[in-house]
Amino acid sequence: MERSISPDSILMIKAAQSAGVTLAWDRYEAQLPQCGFGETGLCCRHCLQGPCRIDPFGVTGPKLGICGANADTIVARGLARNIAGGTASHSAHAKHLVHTLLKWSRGEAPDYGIKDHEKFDAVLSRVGIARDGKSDRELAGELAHLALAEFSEREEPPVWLETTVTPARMKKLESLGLVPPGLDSGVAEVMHRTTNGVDADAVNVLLGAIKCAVGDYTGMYLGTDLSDIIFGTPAPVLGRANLGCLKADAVNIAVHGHNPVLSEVILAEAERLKGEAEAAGASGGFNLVGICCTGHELLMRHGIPYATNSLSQELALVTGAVDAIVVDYQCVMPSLPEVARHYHTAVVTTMPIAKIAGATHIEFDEANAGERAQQVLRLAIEAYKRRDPARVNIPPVVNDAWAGMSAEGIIKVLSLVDPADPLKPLIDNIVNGNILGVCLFAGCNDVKVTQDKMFVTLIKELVAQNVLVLCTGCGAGSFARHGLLTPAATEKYAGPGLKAVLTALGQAAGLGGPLPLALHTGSCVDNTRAAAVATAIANKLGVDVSDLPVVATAPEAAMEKAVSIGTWAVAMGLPTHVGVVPPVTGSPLVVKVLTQIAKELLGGYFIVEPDPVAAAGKLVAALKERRAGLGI
Ligand code: BF8
Ligand code: SF4
Repeated sequence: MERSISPDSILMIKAAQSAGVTLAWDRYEAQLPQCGFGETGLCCRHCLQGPCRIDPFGVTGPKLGICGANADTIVARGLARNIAGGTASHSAHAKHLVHTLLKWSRGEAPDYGIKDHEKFDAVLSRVGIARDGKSDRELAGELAHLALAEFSEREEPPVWLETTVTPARMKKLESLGLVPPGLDSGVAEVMHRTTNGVDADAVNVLLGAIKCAVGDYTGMYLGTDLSDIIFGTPAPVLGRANLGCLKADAVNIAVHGHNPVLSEVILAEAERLKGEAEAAGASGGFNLVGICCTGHELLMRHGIPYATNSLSQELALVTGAVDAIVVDYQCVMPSLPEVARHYHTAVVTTMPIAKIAGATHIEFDEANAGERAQQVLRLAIEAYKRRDPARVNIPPVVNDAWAGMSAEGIIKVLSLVDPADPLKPLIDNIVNGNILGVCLFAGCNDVKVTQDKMFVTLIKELVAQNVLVLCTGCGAGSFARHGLLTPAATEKYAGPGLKAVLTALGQAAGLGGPLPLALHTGSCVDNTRAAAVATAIANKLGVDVSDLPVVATAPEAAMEKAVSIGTWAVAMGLPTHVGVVPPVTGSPLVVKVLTQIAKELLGGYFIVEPDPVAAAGKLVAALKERRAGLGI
């Protein structure tokens, strides 16, 4: 199988082969054939009596685990634990931001503050905190305490859920018992009910998992709110992408992971210590580039270049030009120190819960953020001095990438056309058919499929049929690295109706051309920004999100976080496509719940389709079905 269609990835994969560097693709091949029991979800290790395996063909092998769990139970429990893993990750990210805000409110986090007062006020009023003459620090403390309460258990529904979904959706979730009492307790409940001897009704397990995923939505919404308050709400910004953004004449630092709590301070300190990098011989000073969702956080708020996605993170080091790679958590390959061993690169871990053997650990917390960031930068300068210029091999691939289309950013652009009623131009164009519907592209790159091929093929199919595209995470990264977040891509690929709308909006925004082909809505945690736009449209029309021609896709999904996001997208009422078959095929019942019964209960459902052209057909059919339901 072709490994990637991304030109810079292709060049660096070749370079890695000549340098004897082992990559994720090599390790994947060494795993083949992957275990059929695991692939179908029919392996259980939830107690020490296992592993238990069910015969997928139901012919001669066991039909039950030792405890008596059947295929449906085992598959449902495995998927539920994936969702709990994803929810725990997003929730921990959000909780980290809550603690940062809380510490700032107490004067214990000097490098942070309230950057976006407008968003601060909007969130306070949404969650019901009155200003009452209180100072920003007092209000921040109050907001942080309200947010912390979301994680354990409340007697009332989570505030960030109830205040952000349509009234109809809230009622539906309540009537189905899908409102988690708290975000952490949702995760804990899944761990409990999926352990040996608890929930053995597959449908009930899946409902528990969906409830947990609703908590995932809630935590992500909260995380995005707090990121915007502390670091600023993104506004449209022109950045660049690909490994060609690394510079031969600068100290290159790749910031990788997810939470802006770390990367924002490194960016600020890099400006301050620029002279030290120059004194070491790097005439370009520091050059920060981003990988994974940290990359999006920096791209959308500061226009910092987006180097590459999760699957190709090792390739950044193969350029021989990265002096330090600094990571926090999530989607960080434990292989980085081994790849770095072939070069001069320093691998720096920063979080107490995310160390990697062979990396340098510089522990970071909000009280000493600036000082620790300086330590990291000086370590990068030392590594730069060891860099071998003869081994620098930066692929000459750079693309422009427009980013920063937060919900607020989208509304601002729309209000240039109709200040009194910003959503009207969008709704009018959906009604008149210029826009067939909206598709949110999310999710990862997955080593099981050719990197970016599904993303690029699927978007071209959809935009040609006038589907408006929003994107986040590695989906946005994929489009950025292929030049699809540009007005030129709109000119080239958009269908006539979509092109007319994007051109009118782009001209109103003063771009002198259309908006980019896909609107970069943020990192993965920011998928709720798209949900916010959909909820605003539904509320304006007095319908639910499940009535709107809006769909989602994770064509190259890999991580547990993508599973939990996909599941809450379904819970919110969206037809949701996945291009990589998840480990559920061992249970026809589980497959039926996810792809059919969910539709009856929630309006949203999963579409599993590995072929991008066929997937486009199914997503377009789902949009048309929704349009017909609305009578448009
Ligand atoms: O949270 S899309 S590989 S980087 S999980 Fe990870 Fe998947 Fe990328 Fe960000 Ni999201
Ligand atoms: Fe086997 Fe049941 Fe234990 Fe799972 S929980 S490993 S099926 S005995």
